[in-house]
Amino acid sequence: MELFPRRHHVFTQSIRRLQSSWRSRARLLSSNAESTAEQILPSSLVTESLHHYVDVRAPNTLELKHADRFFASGNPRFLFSASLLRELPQKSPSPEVAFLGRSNVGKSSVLNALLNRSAQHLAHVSSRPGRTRAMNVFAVGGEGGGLRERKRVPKKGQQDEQPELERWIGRGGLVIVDMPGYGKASRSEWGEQILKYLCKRTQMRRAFLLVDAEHGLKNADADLLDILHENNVPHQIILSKVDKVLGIKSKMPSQAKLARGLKTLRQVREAVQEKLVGRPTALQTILCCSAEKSLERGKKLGVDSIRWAALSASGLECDEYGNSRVPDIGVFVNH
Ligand SMILES: Nc1nc2c(ncn2[C@@H]2O[C@H](COP(=O)(O)OP(=O)(O)OP(=O)(O)O)[C@@H](O)[C@H]2O)c(=O)[nH]1
Ligand SMILES: [Mg+2]
Repeated sequence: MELFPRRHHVFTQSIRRLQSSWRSRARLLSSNAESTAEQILPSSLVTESLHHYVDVRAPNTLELKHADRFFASGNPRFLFSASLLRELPQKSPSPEVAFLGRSNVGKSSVLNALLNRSAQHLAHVSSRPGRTRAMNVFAVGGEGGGLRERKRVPKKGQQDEQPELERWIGRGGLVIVDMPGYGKASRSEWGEQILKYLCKRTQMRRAFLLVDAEHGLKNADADLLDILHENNVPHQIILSKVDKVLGIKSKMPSQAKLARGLKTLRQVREAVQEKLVGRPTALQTILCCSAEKSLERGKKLGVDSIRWAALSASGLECDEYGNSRVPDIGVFVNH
C-alpha cells in the first residue's frame, strides 16, 4: 500500500466496488443509437471492417503477419497459476497483458485462439461460468518459465529438506494472464487480487476487457471500466463472440440478418465508446473477435489483430515493413 500513497483512497474504494461488481447481476444496457441498415454483402464481409480504429492506426498485412509469426514460432506454453498477487515472481523481465471480463464471456477461448490452441486447449474452457479460478499465466516467445526448485544452500550438518518450488518467468517473451471472471459463480477475493494485479504489477502493459457482443455492456463491465480509469490502468475493449451477433454459423447469414447483426454490433460499440470518452488510459480503438468462427480461411475472427495489439502494448511489435525489433538490444532484424 505504501508504494501507492497518492492512490490509496481510490484504491481501497475501488476494491470495495470491484468486490461487489464481482458478485453483481447486471441488467442489459440497451443502446438508443439511431441506425441505418448496413449494406454489406455477406460474401464481402472481412474482419478488418469490424474493428474500429480510432487512436491507433490499423495494422497492415505485414504487421499482422509479424504478429501471427511471433505467436506461431514462440512455443506458447502454460507457466503456472497464482491465486495471490504476491505469488507472482516480482522480478520478472517480460511484459505482461491480461484478459478480463465477466465469467463466460470467452476469455480463455480467445486466449486459446491467440496461442494457436483452439483444438487442443491450453486454457480451460467451459460453458459453465466460473471455470477459471486463479490467475493463469502463459508465455509466448522467450525462454523458460514455469515452476522450478528454489536454490538453497543446505546448512552444515543439516540434511537436505524437501525441495521448495518457485514460480519464474524467462526473458524475451510476452506473458499473458488469463483472469477469473466477475459476475456469475465468481468470488470477491478474486476481484481483490485482480485489482491488486492491475494497479501494482509493474510488468502489466495493457488489460484487455472482453465485453460480450451479444449482451452488450453490463453494469459490472461499466463499473470495472470506471475502476480501470480511476486507477490509471491501460486498457482496451474487445467485443467477444461476434459470430453470435452476426449469425455466422457453418454458413454465412442472409444479407438482412447480417445487416441486423451489424447494427447491433455498432450499437454495442457506441455504448462502449460513450463510456471511454475523455479517458486517457483507455484505448478508444475497439476490436471484435470470435474464438469459434472465421471469416478468412484458417484464422479465427479478429485473433491476428488482438495478437498485434498485445505485441504493440508490450513493445514487441515490428515496424510497418515487417522488420522486428529485438527489444533488449534495440536492433532491427529482417525476417
Ligand atoms: N459462439 C461462440 N462461443 C464462444 C466463443 N468464445 C467462447 N465461447 C463459448 O463460451 C463459453 C465460455 O467460454 P470460456 O472461454 O470458458 O469463457 P471465460 O470467460 O474464460 O469463462 P470463466 O473462466 O468462467 O470466467 C464456452 O462454452 C465457449 O465454447 C465465441 O467466440 N463464439
Ligand atoms: Mg476462463
